[in-house]
Amino acid sequence: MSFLKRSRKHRQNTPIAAIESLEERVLLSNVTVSIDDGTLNVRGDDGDNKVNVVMQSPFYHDYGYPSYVQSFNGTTINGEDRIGLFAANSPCIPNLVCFSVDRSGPNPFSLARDLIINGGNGNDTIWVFGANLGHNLTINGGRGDDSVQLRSTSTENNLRIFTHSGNDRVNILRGSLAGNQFLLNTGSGDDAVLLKWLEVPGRTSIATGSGEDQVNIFRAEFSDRLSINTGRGDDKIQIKASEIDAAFAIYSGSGSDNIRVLDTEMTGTGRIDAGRGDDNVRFVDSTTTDDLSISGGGGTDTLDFFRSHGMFDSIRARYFENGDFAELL
Ligand SMILES: [Ca+2]
Ligand SMILES: [Ca+2]
Ligand SMILES: [Ca+2]
Repeated sequence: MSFLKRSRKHRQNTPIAAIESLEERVLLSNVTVSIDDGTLNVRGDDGDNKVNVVMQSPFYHDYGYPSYVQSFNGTTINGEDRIGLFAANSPCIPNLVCFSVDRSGPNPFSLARDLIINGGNGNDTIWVFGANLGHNLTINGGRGDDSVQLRSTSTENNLRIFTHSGNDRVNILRGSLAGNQFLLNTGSGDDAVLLKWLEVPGRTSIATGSGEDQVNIFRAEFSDRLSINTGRGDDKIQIKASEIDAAFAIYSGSGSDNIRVLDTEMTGTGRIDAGRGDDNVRFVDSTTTDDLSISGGGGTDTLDFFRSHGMFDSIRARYFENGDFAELL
């Protein structure tokens, strides 16, 4: 039985004053799922929506596993707890309302068209698990403190995530983006981004706007241009055990920022600008084979290298007062 139905039943025996306080307390939210021209649309209302899109995944070779859109913690999906996604190779869950989706994309697991998820206003939790999309995946968190998590999810074309104002968290885990561009903009607020085990053949643009932001990249591979801009505020950027095989630019804007590049290979021309504020830039066990220009900007800045001294030949550094590079000058 859905949360909505339980609540209605409860309401029949409850005095009016108690109903009002009950509705305030368990403010129900609903997510509307529809298929429009083959695109799977998932739209949250202005409440705090919690939604999980699960699709059978080629990663697990679990051919018979059903695909569905599920709610949790008080959110309903088209008034139900769960909506099935039916396709020839993906059975409908018994006793469930099921939508037929076209999964005739590049492989038997693909959703042929787009998946678009809009959280709307409110503090939304949006999870996508195992989706393999023949086209684009677009997630709009809307206003509020949103949490977006992708796991084992890939697109043939673009991945776009926008979380707007609010303190947002975006985790992309074990995602293989066999597609084109990756655009992430977390808007204003103190945002946290974690990218782990991610491949992007197309361009990548990560922008976290004003606020004290954290960008953590671990075991990622960027084959085309990479741009990271964390805007104003005291930001932390860490790139670890990754490969950057094209031109890249990292801007951390004003504020006292911390930029760490650990165990990472860079083969394209690079530019790092830490902007105003007392910034700290540090390379550990990292290499670059092309020109890298680093600016500390205004403030008292530190540039350090640990087991990365082979990088000196390719580096042009300006506006650093402290650290290994300052000693070299
Ligand atoms: Ca939201
Ligand atoms: Ca934000
Ligand atoms: Ca910022």
